[in-house]
Amino acid sequence: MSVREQIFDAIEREEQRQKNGLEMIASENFVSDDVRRVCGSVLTNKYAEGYPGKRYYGGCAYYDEIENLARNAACDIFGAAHANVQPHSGATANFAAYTALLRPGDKVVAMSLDHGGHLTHGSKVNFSGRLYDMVPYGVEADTGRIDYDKLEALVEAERPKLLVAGASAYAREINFKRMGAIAKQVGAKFMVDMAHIAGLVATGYHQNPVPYADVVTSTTHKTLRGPRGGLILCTSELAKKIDSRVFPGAQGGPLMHQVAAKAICFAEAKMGDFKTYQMHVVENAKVLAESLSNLGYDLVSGGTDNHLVLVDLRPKGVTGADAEHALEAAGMTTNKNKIPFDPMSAQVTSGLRLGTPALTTRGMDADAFRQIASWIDQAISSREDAQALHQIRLAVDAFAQQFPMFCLNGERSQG
Ligand code: DSN
Repeated sequence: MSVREQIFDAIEREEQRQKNGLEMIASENFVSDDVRRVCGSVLTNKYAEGYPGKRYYGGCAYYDEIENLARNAACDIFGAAHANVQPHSGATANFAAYTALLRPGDKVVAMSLDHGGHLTHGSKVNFSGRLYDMVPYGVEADTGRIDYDKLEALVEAERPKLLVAGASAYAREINFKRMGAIAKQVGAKFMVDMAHIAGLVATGYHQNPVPYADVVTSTTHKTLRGPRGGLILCTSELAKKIDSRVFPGAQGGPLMHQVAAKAICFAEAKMGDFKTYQMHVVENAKVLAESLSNLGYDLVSGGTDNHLVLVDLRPKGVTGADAEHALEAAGMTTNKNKIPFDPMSAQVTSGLRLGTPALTTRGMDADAFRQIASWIDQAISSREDAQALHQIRLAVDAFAQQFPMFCLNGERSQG
């Protein structure tokens, strides 16, 4: 086969994998047909370096229109004064935000990756840990939750330039109001990375950080269910600085097909059924958490307020890596994840992170998640029995095929 044929063949097999399996990676979702169409549109053909009305290339009239629509829609959803829709990713958005708020060597207090934070919140292998003096905070061993009094004491002792909120494996609501006040007490700026929960924030199922933060960063492809990409919201005072740190500070030409797809996703987020969808995301996560608890699984923090569940597998005597492999063999895609105070490495881990956004997009309800919890338990229990895993896989495939993958303006298409 030619390279072209091999690529299209791989895409076809990936489409079958997505349709036949159960996607439970908490940061993934299925976009609408409109979002996919715009991502693959002619907008990919052009450079548009700069911003609306101030481009470095000719022929950008339609791009100005598109970017303004995307910026205005983002501000409208989250109640922000200014939006930059150009970041290629959440990591780039965070890079641009840090460079707008900090100088190299400045002190930052942010959540440790090991306790549910993100690589860009100070990991030593990431630019954030290399460029800044990062002081981590975490969750309490007994509750699995942030202790805001302890965080306040840490911030008072450290007096950072910036306090960062946000996480990629924290199942509880974050108190942005309290954290904003803690930052203010020491004259620090407050930044929130709401990538995981942006869809919940857009629909009122999580406290909105915008009124309390100087800068809010996000991705658009997780609970927000848009194209892969980043977003920055900020106060009008910081608008110019943030824009200049995105371009030319961190990036060259924007990916305007992705920017246009972000506008589509923001418009979809304003529709009534998006709110219903987010309500089901949260309800389904609670059902999944409760069902796993009933099956004897320990959950970090004991449950969930949002779209994800973090399972502590130690009482079951299985590692995150082994559980992930067993589940994949049984047709369920998840990721091993460190739990707070994890004695195992990031390649092995003692935890498993599960999310409901993608399967809820496919229309799966509480009964479906009860069934899925049972399959998860069966697969983990029979992890060394290839035949048993194959039998679960057949049941999973038949079940998954009943649920179309894509959602078009609230109506389900066959994908
Ligand atoms: N890598 C993403 C996640 O899975 O949470 C965060 O960027």
